[in-house]
Amino acid sequence: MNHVLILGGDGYLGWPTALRFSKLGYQVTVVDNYFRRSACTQSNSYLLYEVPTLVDRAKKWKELTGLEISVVIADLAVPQNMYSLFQGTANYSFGENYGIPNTVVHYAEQPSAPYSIQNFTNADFTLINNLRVTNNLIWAVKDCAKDAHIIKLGTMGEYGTPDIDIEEGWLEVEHKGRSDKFLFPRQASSLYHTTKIMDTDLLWFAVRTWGIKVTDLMQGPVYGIDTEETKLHPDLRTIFNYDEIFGTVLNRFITQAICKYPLTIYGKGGQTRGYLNINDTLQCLVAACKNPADPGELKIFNQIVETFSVMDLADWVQRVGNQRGHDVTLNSVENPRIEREEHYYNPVYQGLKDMGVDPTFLTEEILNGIFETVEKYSDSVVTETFFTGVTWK
Ligand code: USQ
Repeated sequence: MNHVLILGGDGYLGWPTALRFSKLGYQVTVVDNYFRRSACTQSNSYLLYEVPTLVDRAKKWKELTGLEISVVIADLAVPQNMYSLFQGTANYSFGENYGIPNTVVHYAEQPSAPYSIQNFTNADFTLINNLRVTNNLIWAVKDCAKDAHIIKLGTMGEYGTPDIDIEEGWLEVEHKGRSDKFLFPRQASSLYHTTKIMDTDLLWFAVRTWGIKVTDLMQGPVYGIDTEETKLHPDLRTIFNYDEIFGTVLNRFITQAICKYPLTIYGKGGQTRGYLNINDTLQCLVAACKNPADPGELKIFNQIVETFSVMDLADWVQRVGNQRGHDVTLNSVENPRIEREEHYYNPVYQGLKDMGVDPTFLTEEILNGIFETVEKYSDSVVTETFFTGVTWK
């Protein structure tokens, strides 16, 4: 059997990823320390709806499908906790010990740019947590499970917004008559995104030095709420943030539209990014798992399906929201971030399509589906968390 270990399995993407692999017949273990939930409590952000514990969700999944997802609650920044997953000594809260994993999906990082820049404590936590978890993973794999394939979630934000086309991970450079291939230049615009650059460097070093197998998925902002598996029961839904710290832009705009809160367009709204539907994240993860890197190889894919500016997204949400009777207005607020508001943006994103990923493009139907789910919980939205002014300046 193929065992997939998902680090950060309680998160927005971690839990739906676990369900997808489980449904496809893989043995799945999720590990999390509930960081996201406690950070939300600390920063007075609220999830759109209550989410049961990992154990309760795994039990519900088993009850509905007969499939078992094993659960370990542990802080992976503690080296012994990471090693225990590869040495058969981890403390399981639910399910059985499936042994050494064939694939490790690494989501176990602090994922928010605003959180990372909010104050020294959060900056320090982001840096230490993200690098330490990655370093612990590298050492545990090299020492105990050298055949395991690491799939690390990177981010398109590592590249920033350069004035040249963004290649898929690598760049051929000609210099004084000679040429070589390097990681594509990276220049992030938040501390969080900078830790992802550092992670990539750590993994690239480990690949070159110890011959481990790594795939880095450079993902853009994800939107959406339901997946095929989470739709089975409300208790299986993934966490959904709409607040300024943990909510991603399209999910925020939809929730704002429903609550008659003017959409918070930062600055000119020309900031362009590559986006993807949550269902496509799952497709990409499965494709990456089925096509592992070789020993000593770092594979890199740009994990996006289409590009939009912030203003494009606001227009989509306004159009669909108005059709649904929400009377949506737009508000250009002073940009709390330091980022280019008008810029060239032309990333390559072909590799995952070549591996069979069938892109889900944004359509009115897709947006209507997200609106429909979020509308059910609109009474619980705390609108004060839409914009509190966390700033880079
Ligand atoms: N933005 C607005 N209004 C808002 C929120 C955001 O105009 O109310 C703008 C931001 O200024 C930015 C763009 O929308 O230009 C995207 O912002 P975001 O908050 O959706 O995404 P970001 O901070 O870049 O981070 C998110 C995830 C992160 C992931 C990243 C992929 O939180 O974990 O790595 O998307 S990427 O952006 O490609 O680096």
